[in-house]
Amino acid sequence: MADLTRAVLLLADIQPDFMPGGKLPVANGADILTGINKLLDAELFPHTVATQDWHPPGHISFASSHDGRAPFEVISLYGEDQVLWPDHCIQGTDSAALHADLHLKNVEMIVRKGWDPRVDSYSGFRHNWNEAGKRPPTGLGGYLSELGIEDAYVCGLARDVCVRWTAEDAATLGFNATVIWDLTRPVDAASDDEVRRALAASGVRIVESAELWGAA
Ligand code: VGL
Ligand code: ZN
Repeated sequence: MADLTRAVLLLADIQPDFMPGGKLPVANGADILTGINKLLDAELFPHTVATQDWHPPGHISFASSHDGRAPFEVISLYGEDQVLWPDHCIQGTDSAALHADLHLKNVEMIVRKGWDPRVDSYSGFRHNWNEAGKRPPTGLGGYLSELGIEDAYVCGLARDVCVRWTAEDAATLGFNATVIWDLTRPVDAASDDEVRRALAASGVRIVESAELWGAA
């Protein structure tokens, strides 16, 4: 059974824009809320941090910012592949808020990302590549390290984008990283096998939330 005394629960981008009816909807994205609220209510994790996708209008990741481009096309940006997304999670809009049904009482920190108009940000730990070919840190790694946290459990949206990048970066930074698979949903329904392989290759463990109960 897992020892969660030095663990953080990371809630990735649980925002209406990533759920049915939102601007970049993830199929069944709202289905994760009940299970995540159960974890939050039970206070299984001593620390909880949420990330929030938070883009200015005209963000470089939006297809609408590139002449002749459509959502989900891929371009080269700063020498890396960049998926072009529908406009989503615009700063200050209702659908960019953390979901109103999420039990946020014990969320101690919210990391906003994607606010640099020229750089996308999937991971809660490091932004995507910038014009200098670097992935600047958000500060989350230092925050967790300073608290003595060793284990990072990631849930939220989307499984194949922000959850994956956050978990992979957590592992790279030396945390024991785990994805709570049933409390995530993917943008691309066909991505699951590849995501499982990539996570395993990065040293990220995959569990089902049922395995966490009894760990407290
Ligand atoms: C995300 C695409 C663009 C995510 C954020 O939260 O997974 N995906 N921005
Ligand atoms: Zn985004």
